[in-house]
Amino acid sequence: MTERIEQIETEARAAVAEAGSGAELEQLRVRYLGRKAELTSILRGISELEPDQRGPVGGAANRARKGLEQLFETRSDEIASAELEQSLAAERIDVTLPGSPARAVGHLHPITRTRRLIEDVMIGLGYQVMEGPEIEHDYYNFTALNHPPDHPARMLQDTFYVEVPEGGDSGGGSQDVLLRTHTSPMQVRAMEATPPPLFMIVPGKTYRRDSDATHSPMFHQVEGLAVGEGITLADLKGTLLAMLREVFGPDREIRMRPHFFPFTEPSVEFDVSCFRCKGSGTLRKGERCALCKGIGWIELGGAGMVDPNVFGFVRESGYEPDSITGFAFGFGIERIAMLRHGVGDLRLFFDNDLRMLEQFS
Ligand code: 2U9
Repeated sequence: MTERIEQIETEARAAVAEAGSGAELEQLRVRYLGRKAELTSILRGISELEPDQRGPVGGAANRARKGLEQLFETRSDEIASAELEQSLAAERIDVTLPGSPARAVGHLHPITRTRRLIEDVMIGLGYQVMEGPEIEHDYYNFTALNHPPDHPARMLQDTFYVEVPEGGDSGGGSQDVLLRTHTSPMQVRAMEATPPPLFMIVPGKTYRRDSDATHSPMFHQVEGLAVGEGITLADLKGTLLAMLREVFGPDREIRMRPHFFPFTEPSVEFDVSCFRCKGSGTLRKGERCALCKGIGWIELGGAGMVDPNVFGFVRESGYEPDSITGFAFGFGIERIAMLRHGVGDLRLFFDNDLRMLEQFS
């Protein structure tokens, strides 16, 4: 009988060593230590053995049972940790990966998108896009743009001046450094650096002391400049028409009204035909068009032929006022974006309220 007990234990140890899963091990535990197992019935039958057999057989069977119980426990721990390792490896995830489906990271600000739309159209017409400093000298912002010393735009009420620290080189008097009030200074800088012909636009931030639903102390402009020989007001009109048709639709028309700017002569303001009522001023059922206020035209910006006095400031770079002509135009990017998207208050673009900005994704 003790031999059989040894046999059972050897067989069980071999089987346990082979077991590859918790389920397999459990089956073996039932087979070797369960209620119907051979070792269990040997133990149960000890009292029926010859008295001299009971001690050795009982001792051997109990040792075998205890040994196997311990073995099952150890093997069970081994298998459990191997299984854990396996599932950790199989279910490994990289928490730094984007979600699935990937969430859009965001989108460009509506002002940036409008600006890029205008840039794309003007690049298509052969213009270069240039940027310039937002902190400027009075000379580039006003003087070289034909503003007389007493021009109202130079007043403190209209322009933000920058205090230059003691010992700093402002290049001029105490009111020499300012936040540019238009992007025009960059056109002067570009003419200084490049002889004609020159076809350029300057988009960017500008600053004026103004704040209401249609004005913000910081706003964005795009200005254009085309200079060469034989450039006329008709070229200006054709260029603005080509651009505005891309921005507001292929059926748009343009009109110009006389105006005054110090840097252009003659000067105009230009309007685009209303894209809501198609220029009629009325909607279906005779209702007045609210976008153009029944006029059929929407004011957009200013333009004109560059004043020869302005060329006089850059004559040495090849801009001879007697032989060179050019046109210039300017408009606000916010105004274009407000019209295209039906936004009534310009300040909404800069409040950074996502409920507003997410509508432009
Ligand atoms: C140079 C010569 C001429 C740029 C121009 C305007 C007319 C103009 C305003 C429209 C609305 C700015 O955003 S706004 O307030 N701009 O009306 N700008 S002509 O003329 C120049 C620029 C540079 C050397």
